[in-house]
Amino acid sequence: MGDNVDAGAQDLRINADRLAARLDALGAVGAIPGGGVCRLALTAEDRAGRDRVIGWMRELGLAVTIDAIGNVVGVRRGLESGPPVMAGSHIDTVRTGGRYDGNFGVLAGLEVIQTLNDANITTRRPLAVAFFTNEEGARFNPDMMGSLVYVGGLPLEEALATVGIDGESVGDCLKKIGYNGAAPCGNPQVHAYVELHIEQGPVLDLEGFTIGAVEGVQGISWTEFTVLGVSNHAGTTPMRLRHDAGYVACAIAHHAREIARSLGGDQVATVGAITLSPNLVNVIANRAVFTVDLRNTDEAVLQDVERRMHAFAGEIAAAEGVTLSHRTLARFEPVAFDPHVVNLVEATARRLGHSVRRLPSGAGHDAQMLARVCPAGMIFVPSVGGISHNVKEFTALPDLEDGANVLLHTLLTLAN
Ligand code: HGY
Ligand code: MN
Ligand code: MN
Repeated sequence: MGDNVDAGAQDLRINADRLAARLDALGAVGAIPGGGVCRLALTAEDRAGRDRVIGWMRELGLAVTIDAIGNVVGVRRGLESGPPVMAGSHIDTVRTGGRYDGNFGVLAGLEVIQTLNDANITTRRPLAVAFFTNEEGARFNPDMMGSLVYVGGLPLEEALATVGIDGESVGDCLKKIGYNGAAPCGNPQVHAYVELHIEQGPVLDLEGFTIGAVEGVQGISWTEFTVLGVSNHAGTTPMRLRHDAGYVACAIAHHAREIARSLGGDQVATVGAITLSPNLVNVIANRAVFTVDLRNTDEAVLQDVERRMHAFAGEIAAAEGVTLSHRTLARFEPVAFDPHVVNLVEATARRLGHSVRRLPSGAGHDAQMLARVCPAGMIFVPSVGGISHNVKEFTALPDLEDGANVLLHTLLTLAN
């Protein structure tokens, strides 16, 4: 099984062309115009992507397990047995996804494995590469669903019963694509977890850094509001007699944005999904369903913003004479990554000669769930223009290569 890692591994480097070839091959699955990808969780496209990645895992000699929520883990034996050092991310995408979000971290993990295979090097601890089900949360809430079940943060049955935006349940869709695996979930044995991911924001690109040593993930609050009013004629109904669900939805959306604008700092607010009924130009909407995504690195501020939003929503609904209800789609407090892992990422980047800075993650990631059960951290590479969740998402190959080499050597240190 090869020599221990100390033998000249310091000069090991991944094969960037091989990594780029896998990114292209996986990016072709569910490809959409403009160079992006649509592989919503548990769709036929997601299954095709899963099948392709598992094929590569098996070609590389990994022992592959699929658990009851569809998480996939490939393990490479070490000189010793015991919990593996894991690299991972996700391969499901949003509907207008780029080809790097999630996919890059999984394929870089496979490239690390192939680099070690080629060098005939075996680490002391086992290594693992994983992808988790439904990280995006765009079809089924919450996001990071698979990794949350994996670490025991969400009961499996509750996750399986979740109904998506198109009316199908997670359990049914898992069965339909054949990924309702046999392996149990909820009590994983992982020595440490490192996730390589594109930043998806503008910081590294604007400031000219190659590597981000991610300190943690900000808090996430997803709420779905339902407003019920009275549909009526747009022309004949005096303003004072209206119970306009569309107006109330837009007023709450505007208020959430105003709170974020006035607070500044890390506070962000997004209304990404809104449906009006009957959705006709000359009918006052009697129903509005919309989502509000609030995030902040500071939990106390995030809670205060939630309070202010709900207070305003209640007032405007009462004034307009409509009924308002809401449900929480996702709620995660900020997570700080293990300082030793953050330090190791930073030191490894420096040792390899790359510019590096520390920063929080604006996006949610599986690493924030793995952090509940083992030391976890993340490595960022720049997103050109800070664009993501958009087909124009792009990271130059040299940056992808540098990130994958930092992943390689971070994993080697943790595994030995
Ligand atoms: O929403 C997020 O932050 C992640 O892309 N699921
Ligand atoms: Mn992602
Ligand atoms: Mn994403």
